[in-house]
Amino acid sequence: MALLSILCYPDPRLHTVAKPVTAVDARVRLLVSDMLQTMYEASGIGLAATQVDVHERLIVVDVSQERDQPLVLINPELVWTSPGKRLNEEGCLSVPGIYDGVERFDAVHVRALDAQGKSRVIEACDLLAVCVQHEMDHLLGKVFVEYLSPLKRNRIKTKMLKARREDVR
Ligand code: K1U
Ligand code: ZN
Repeated sequence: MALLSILCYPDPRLHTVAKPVTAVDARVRLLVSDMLQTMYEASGIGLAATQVDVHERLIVVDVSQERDQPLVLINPELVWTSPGKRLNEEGCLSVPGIYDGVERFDAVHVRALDAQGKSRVIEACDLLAVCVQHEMDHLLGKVFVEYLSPLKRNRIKTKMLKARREDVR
């Protein structure tokens, strides 16, 4: 297993649209275990392959308190969305230190392959639903700050670029 490095906003690679995974093989299973290790080490509740510069439709999620219920969603597709939406506070490992409200469906059903290549439908609500929608956006090249006003987004961009400059000094 290996720790992967996470792309930081406004890295343009975060806007790449991911392609479907063509086979759930040993390469994909190694990527899954590296992504899980990376997510746990960063204290995240989710991670999309896009964030580790792999542009394939794969996400990992664990919203459990005990950090022992990993979910692997390969080629995830929304098959049902609730009628209602709710504003939730979100964060992102690619935009460290920034939290803001984003409207998401209250609940979603997602069809995906698991790490064994088996097709499953996951019924998600609450934090799991929010996290899955956030991660699926990453696969479309969308970062949560794109839901915020242009003013807020530009302030975040400037802050991130300044932090990066200070980091390399
Ligand atoms: O995609 C990511 O970068 C992971 C992200 C997932 C996420 C968190 C909160 C709402 C939606 C999606 C994170 O894990 S951010 C860090 C975090 O652990 C966290 C932040 C806010 C609430 C709960 C957890
Ligand atoms: Zn994110």
